[in-house]
Amino acid sequence: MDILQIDGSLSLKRTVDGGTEEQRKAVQAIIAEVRASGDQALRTFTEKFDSVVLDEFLVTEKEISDAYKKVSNQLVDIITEAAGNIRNYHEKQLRPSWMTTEENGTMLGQKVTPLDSVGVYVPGGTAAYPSSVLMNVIPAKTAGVERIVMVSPPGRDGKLPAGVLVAADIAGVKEIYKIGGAQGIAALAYGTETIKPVDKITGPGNIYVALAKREVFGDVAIDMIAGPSEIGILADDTARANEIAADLLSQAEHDPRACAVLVTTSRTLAEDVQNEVYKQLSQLPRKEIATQAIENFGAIYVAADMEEAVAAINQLAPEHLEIVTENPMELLGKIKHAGAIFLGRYSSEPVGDYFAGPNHVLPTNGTARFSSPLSVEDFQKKSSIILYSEKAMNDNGAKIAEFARLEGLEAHARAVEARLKS
Ligand code: HSO
Ligand code: ZN
Repeated sequence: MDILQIDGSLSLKRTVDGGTEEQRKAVQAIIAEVRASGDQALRTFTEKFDSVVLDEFLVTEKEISDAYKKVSNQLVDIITEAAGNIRNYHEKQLRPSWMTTEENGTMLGQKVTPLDSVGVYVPGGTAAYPSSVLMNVIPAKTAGVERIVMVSPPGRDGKLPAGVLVAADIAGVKEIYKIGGAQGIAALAYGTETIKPVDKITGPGNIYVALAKREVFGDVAIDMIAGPSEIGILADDTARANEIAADLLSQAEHDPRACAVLVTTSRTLAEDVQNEVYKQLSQLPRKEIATQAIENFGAIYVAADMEEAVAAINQLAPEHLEIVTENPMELLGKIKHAGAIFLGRYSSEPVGDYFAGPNHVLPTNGTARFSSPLSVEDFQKKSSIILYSEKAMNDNGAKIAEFARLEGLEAHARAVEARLKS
């Protein structure tokens, strides 16, 4: 992790994983097979990729109650409390339908309707995060989505991780299938004998899942294609090096391609953080992953002043931004691009990953320039409402007809004129 002086702009390294031609072809073949042979294809692919033969994909109530036995009461309470915080935060995002009435009787508005059904993908292995289950399911519930389906690849024992099942139950998911990979996405998008199709698919996954989501997009909606986690920290000489280093490593441990960047006005802090990062790195259970991230995608930038530092952060547009300066609130107004902004020493990034309430599904790879955290709105859609009164038609019909004739659309003009008093 080098210390670099900013001169003008940052030389950023981040990965966009578009997959190879071979991977795309493999994913297309899996989707085609699921569309053609349904459950039978799911069984074949589950045996091939997850090394387990399943008769039933649906998770039973017994499996849920067994999962509770494997998770301590204390953890169940913590997950429940986190779920409550996430629910409270997302309830504040709810916007009602609205309607305006004008003097001539015209009524215009917007009707907000939840999606009928949503599928949440939960990755397997060490990336099977119960916190991500909460972050995807709770906004959908809050939006009013009636049918929420979860899919996730089974382990070799044919089971899903206990923490994932408990989080799903706490969030209120009733329909969980043990299917992963591109075949899981295909089943959600097109349905099989056992799984009814959904309208939108959300949730992270490996490259095959990401490619499958791209592939089915258009037939169903998708949330976003999330890249590896990122943290940007903006700090001055009041920050403590051990805390800054710990926060950088919190995201570095996610993925060998995770991105951890400090931008600071203090060269002393830069040097101390660099030392701390390596000291702490050697003590981490996931040090192999975190080391790759730090070596390949980690950087410490020293800025001449706060203005240059803020410009660098806006250029970075990080998924997570921590502002650890004397007066973070003062800088908030100057930040344009970041998925989530954490203010002050006590707002360490994992506070947001697990507990505070805002969503941890955030734009990565600089896409915070134009997109937003996952929210209730992602699980709703809007219809426009138009009510024209007789007076409004008489006042405006001729103008509308004339506009239609500009476009050479005579039937449009006549439809309006059919209502006009001659
Ligand atoms: N920081 C990750 C989310 C996560 N962290 C899940 C822990 N568990 C991406 O924002
Ligand atoms: Zn995290």
